[in-house]
Amino acid sequence: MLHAINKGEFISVFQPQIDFNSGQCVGLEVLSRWDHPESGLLSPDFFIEQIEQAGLMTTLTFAMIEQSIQALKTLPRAFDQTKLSINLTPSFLTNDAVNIILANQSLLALAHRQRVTFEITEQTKILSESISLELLSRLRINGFNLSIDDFGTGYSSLKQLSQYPFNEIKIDRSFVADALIDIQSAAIVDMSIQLAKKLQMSVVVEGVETHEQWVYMKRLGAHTCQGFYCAKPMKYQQLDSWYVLWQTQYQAIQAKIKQAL
Ligand code: G
Ligand code: MN
Repeated sequence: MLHAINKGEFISVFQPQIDFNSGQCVGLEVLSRWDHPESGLLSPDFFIEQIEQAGLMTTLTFAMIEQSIQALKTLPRAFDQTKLSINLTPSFLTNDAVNIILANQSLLALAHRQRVTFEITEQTKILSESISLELLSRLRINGFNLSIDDFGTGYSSLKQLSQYPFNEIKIDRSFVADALIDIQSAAIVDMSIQLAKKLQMSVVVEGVETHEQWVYMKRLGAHTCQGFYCAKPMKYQQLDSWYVLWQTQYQAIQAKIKQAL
């Protein structure tokens, strides 16, 4: 595994996050892929456990961070304000890792311009351990945005939502997928959006795949859309041409919504 990391076989791909109201690309989630010599591009589902077991999560995460900062420098002007969203697993979030992040000048420069969000999954119990509150606070004080990934599927309680320094939630795609067909999921999405907004957090909805889901999530008041309907994860070299196509698609979406009124 280490050999594969050192050979540069792990690459970052980027999935755009779109502001529902302006159509602007406000964020890029960094997702890792293993460009395997025989099997081709592999998703984290196929290798994250191996990485964890080999004790290489920190090495891989820092390699991804470095790659994405470099990629950001080469992006065209349309992405000048775009944030990077970087996934951190709870096992990564140690005192040492936070110290290394805070010593990384290019990362810190981006965070002071509020251009880095760390997404932390709530699927494990990490949020109930007081040590991580301290680590999260250090990141937040230094300007990093903090997001609860896969919101609704894990352990976060209302108390943690208000006490922890998160400023974004990402509603899990399982609820988004079901919201139009099942009133329980719709209620959960609606309630999560309202709650987050009352707590002055921004709301990303994951996994929007259809026009109907776009319209529905926008109407419920979500701020940001991430899903195949707008864009699949892609190499940074493809972002420029995606953006040209997306602008046309966004105009068409607006026109379709107007027509339906
Ligand atoms: O939970 P997290 O934010 O890490 O999820 C990102 C993952 O979700 C990526 O692997 C990405 O490929 C996948 N993904 C993103 N948008 C969609 C979508 O619209 N539908 C589905 N099924 N998966 C998606
Ligand atoms: Mn994520």
